[in-house]
Amino acid sequence: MYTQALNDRPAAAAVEDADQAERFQARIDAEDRIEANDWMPEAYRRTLVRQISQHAHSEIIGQLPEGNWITRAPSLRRKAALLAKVQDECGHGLYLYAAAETLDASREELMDQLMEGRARYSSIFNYPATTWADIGAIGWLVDGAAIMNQIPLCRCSYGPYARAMIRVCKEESFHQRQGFEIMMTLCNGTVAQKAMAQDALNRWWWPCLMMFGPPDGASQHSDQSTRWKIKRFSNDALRQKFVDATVPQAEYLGLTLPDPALAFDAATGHWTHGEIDWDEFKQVLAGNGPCNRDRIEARRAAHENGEWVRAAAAAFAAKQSQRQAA
Ligand code: BYC
Repeated sequence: MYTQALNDRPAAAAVEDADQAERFQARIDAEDRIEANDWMPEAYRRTLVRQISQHAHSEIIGQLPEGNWITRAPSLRRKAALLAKVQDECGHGLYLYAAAETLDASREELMDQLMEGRARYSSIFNYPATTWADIGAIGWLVDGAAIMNQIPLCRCSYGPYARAMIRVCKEESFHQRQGFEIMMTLCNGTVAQKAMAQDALNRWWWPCLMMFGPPDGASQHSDQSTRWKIKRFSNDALRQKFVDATVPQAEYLGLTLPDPALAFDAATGHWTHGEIDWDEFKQVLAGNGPCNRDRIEARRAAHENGEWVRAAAAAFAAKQSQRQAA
């Protein structure tokens, strides 16, 4: 009798799991939000940890190209805005690590993965910001692309991630505007300033299109993430929205997009663009972009230099809990 019960257990557990998985999918289909303490399939948890941690790392590494220009901003007003923007990116990283913690992924473990080069972050941050116009182009295009991708994430099925995104998106819209305003000022400035803006656009345009990820046919996670309502639009659909929104902005600035194949398709109402260099994207993901090594080294150095801050915070917390106990 006892042996029989033991033999039956795995089958019973499998039926229970299948029931739970079915109820879970029904909740997702009904647009219910999944919260940290709710039952979820292990693969759903892992997918979210993967995406949220990659997103958090992108925010943290994303501070580097722009942070590099804080001391060289051309006026006090520009410096204050850039400083605020870079601090916002750091805050976004922190909200996102906190969201990953609700899924039992510890911040230390995620940080180790990043510093050991085992974690992904957005390909875009492996390109250098070589002139002041790059700060305009990053705000306008990189943050513009980020907003396009992140607005739908405000409706992601996982509550803590969706709520973090609402605040992130509000801040990103300030970032996008500060970038566009820099571009507008340069485009209304001297011939050399306008040329600098054009050069920045030429270098950032294609990497920004790559930010949305591989084409739909090659996107290995899209189908499952769409079923789970983590993703609401495909990579190509968001890329297209971004192109459609950005072409008129470039025209307004009097700049030319570096794509001779770009054309308006009156039948679909969309701008069609030329072929993206997916080999370059693969190289950047493989660690061979222009700045991959520098970025990881800078992150490691920041971690080591911050050791005394972590030690001081831990000592203060220990003192406080001793006082409370006393
Ligand atoms: N870069 O099956 P797919 C910001 C990877 S920060 C690197 O389509 P998925 C900002 C992908 O991870 C903006 N890797 O994947 C901060 C996967 O690899 P793994 C960051 C990429 O997850 C500071 C593989 O390729 N935003 O705005 O369905 C200053 C196959 O792809 C990239 C987010 O992180 C890439 N571009 O879709 C300024 C948003 N693209 O994991 C601005 C959240 C793809 O199997 N993330 N890969 O090793 C997402 O929405 C999705 O994860 C993606 C990819 C659309 C990026």
